[in-house]
Amino acid sequence: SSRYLPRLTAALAGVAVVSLSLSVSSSVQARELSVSTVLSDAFPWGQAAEKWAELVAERSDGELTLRVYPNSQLVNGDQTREFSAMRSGLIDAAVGSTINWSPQVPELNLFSLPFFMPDVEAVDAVTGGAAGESVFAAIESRGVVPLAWGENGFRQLSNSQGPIDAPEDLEGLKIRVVGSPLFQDTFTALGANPTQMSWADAKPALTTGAVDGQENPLSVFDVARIDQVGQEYLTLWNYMNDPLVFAVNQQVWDSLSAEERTVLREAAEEAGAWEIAMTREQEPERLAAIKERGVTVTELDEAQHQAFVEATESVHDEWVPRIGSEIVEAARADMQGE
Ligand code: X2X
Repeated sequence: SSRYLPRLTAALAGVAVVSLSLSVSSSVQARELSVSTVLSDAFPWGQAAEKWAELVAERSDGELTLRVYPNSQLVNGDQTREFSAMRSGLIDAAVGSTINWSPQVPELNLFSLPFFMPDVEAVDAVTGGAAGESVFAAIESRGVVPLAWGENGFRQLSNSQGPIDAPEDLEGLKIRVVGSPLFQDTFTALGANPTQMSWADAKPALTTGAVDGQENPLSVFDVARIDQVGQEYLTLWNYMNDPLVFAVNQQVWDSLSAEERTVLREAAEEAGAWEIAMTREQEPERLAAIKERGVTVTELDEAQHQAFVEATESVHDEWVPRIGSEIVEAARADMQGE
């Protein structure tokens, strides 16, 4: 194929063009993989992918490079098609959210079970434990090789209407949710009126008032300046954490040398650990900046928290069987340090 043409041409042309053919063939041999992300490098998520690319280029001496395509552009903005596109080979790799891949990998809904993982220690116990391994196995069984974890963060609730500290406050509010069915159920259980749309459509919908609220981590709220489109009320309810997964298409993975695989995996692990630490470290400054800009921030006391837990119990009843009760039980055991 055309990939070998320059070398063939050079061979036919003989010694006179040896130096030219060397430079051409080395640039032809260098391999570039496409990496999809939903958020750009203005956000920790996009920075995670850039860090991965930087480390891979460095360690492979430029023989293997990753080109990051942010804003879900490789799937025309439809982030819930990212996993399928990676599985089919349309995209070589991605740093993607468990939420966006869950329509194809139901086990990933584990992380979206409302009020299941209370804090970062619980999240780390699950991603680093037996449940995390099962989740990675579930991804792998669907034609994609998972390499490492990252983190979008705990998702917090914002709206334009008023402070929310009880499920009743959500009554009738139109809330933008991602296109993953569990979210529809959670916000329906809370009495809200959820509307599924991509991130690309979310900000316009908030701007026009087509929706009253949304949920995203503090980093996304802060960087995207969600308060400037009328989202003046923010509830810190830590209802779920949104981990990211660094992953590569199976055929692409199989086509790499053992050294290249090691470089890709180790770089993903390092980029992921770096991004998780950074995201968590930045949260207090981000919250301060958000308050500074005039957002009313609501925190829940124990009784208020409990009311949300009870209001969303039906979501667990509905979704635990779809996720697989073994994985949910393994996650419970991981969190209890068993
Ligand atoms: O769409 C969202 O809310 C975002 C950017 O957080 C995800 O892709 C899950």
